[in-house]
Amino acid sequence: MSADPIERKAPPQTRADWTIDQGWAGYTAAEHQVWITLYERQTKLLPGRACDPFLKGLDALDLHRAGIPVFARINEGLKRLTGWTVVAVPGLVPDAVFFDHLANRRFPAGQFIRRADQLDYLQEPDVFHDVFGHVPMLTDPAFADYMQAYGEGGLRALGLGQLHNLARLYWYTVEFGLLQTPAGLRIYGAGIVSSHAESIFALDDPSPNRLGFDLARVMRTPYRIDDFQQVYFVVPSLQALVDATLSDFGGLYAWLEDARDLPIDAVLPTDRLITPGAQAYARNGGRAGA
Ligand code: HBI
Ligand code: FE
Repeated sequence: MSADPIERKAPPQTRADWTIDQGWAGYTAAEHQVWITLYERQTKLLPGRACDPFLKGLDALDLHRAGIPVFARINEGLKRLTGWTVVAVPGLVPDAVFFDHLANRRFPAGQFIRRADQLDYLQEPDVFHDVFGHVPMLTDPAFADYMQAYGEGGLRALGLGQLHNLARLYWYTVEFGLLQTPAGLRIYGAGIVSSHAESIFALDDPSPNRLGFDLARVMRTPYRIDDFQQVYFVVPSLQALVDATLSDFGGLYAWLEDARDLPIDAVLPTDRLITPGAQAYARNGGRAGA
């Protein structure tokens, strides 16, 4: 995520918890069409790539093809399934606000949608990244528990000045995580599943390393905010994410104080190496070099 937006002034009509009304009636036909274009493109691509809990969640919430969904309608189903609701926010919110929402099973989703000329990339999470990318996974009980535990851990990490470590855990799981399944690797990370190009790159490209998930290893690994990841971490199950949050992070944070960051493309002898990466994409300058 870009620098903590806390210094940003809350836009008008934003409440103390940074939520706003979705104002669904205010979306233009062009904005609905952007959603439809993105939705159709991803739903053609994702079977066989996205994990079953994601695909089941997409169906369960009936994120209809007819345009930007009504959050209140999503919440009728979502709340019944796992107690989560989606709340509208103007964009990135301060870390403490973000974590407090997650700790209370509220997912803050950008109310705006990208322009038609930004289909493939935008820095700030819009309604397609948040609602199509993140919300379907919140219908899975284990992942729903993990996201709440992450929020609670985030509030603690803020108090300990350890946000940078925890942000890496979010990045390499919630945003860019892969799941091991009997049918092969599948996507659960929102940053991948909402991106056409990265939904292909993350599974098929020989460039990135794909390593077995390990909490301390992830917390020592920097990430890319401007391009495809150079490493993806693979969990054996979504329950493994919940189990990882049960350990005492305090001791881990202390250990991390002395442990140096690892190079983003490192492979350690202790890593569970699923696919070694040639890093050709990154070495050729990545998106800029494409
Ligand atoms: N705000 N709306 C929104 N969405 C995010 O994903 C988000 C945020 N604020 C902070 C943040 N993410 C990250 O800094 C934390 O995940 C660490
Ligand atoms: Fe996100």
